[in-house]
Amino acid sequence: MKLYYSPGACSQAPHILLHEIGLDHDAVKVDLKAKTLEDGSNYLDINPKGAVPALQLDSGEVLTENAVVLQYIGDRAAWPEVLPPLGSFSRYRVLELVNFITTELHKRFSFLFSRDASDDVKQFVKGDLAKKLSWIDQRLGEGPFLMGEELTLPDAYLFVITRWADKMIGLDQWPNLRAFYERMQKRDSVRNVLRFEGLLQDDTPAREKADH
Ligand SMILES: N[C@@H](CCC(=O)N[C@@H](CS)C(=O)NCC(=O)O)C(=O)O
Repeated sequence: MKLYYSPGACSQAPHILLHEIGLDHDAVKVDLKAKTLEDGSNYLDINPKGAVPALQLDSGEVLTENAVVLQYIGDRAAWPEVLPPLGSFSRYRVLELVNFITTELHKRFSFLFSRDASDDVKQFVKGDLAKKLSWIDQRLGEGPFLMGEELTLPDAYLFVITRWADKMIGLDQWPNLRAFYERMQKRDSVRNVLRFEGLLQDDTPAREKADH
């Protein structure tokens, strides 16, 4: 399978998950402004919506929307904890968290990244985001992960959000999120993806080799 990504974007969540569960994949960089790939071809031919992530399956089907891409990958894990199977109530708890992150957190950040949003809009969004981040900080508690002892789908997504929050707002108000962000940065999957995406500052080799 092939993941279309942009460095540091929300596509980093499925990218980390692919590494966590060890699924063989290629990762193809998208220029989100030009909507092109590195070979100059048109990304809109892959995903007419123009956004990352997109996951191209070996059948040629292209799956989009982060929350769904994460579920597709999670269902392919060799162990059930990352996304519990149908029939298990904890599956819905995991998906509830993914949905919260995608609708309540991710999309608010889009305003902070936008050149068109005014400072007033950005201040308003930051205030709103702070409430949502406080909820997830409490929900996470000491963790280590959102669902407790095991990493599940939303943890990969929350890592991306905490990375954005650290840069755009700061994490001082949210000690649990800060601790989570620091813990996640030590994982081999995260280090491998940050390195692959060209975002790793301290490039100490990770134990696990990137698979692409
Ligand atoms: N609804 C999509 C939105 C994904 C999204 O917002 N992707 C951003 C990067 S984090 C993007 O590609 N923005 C560029 C664009 O939409 O043109 C999803 O949930 O996957």
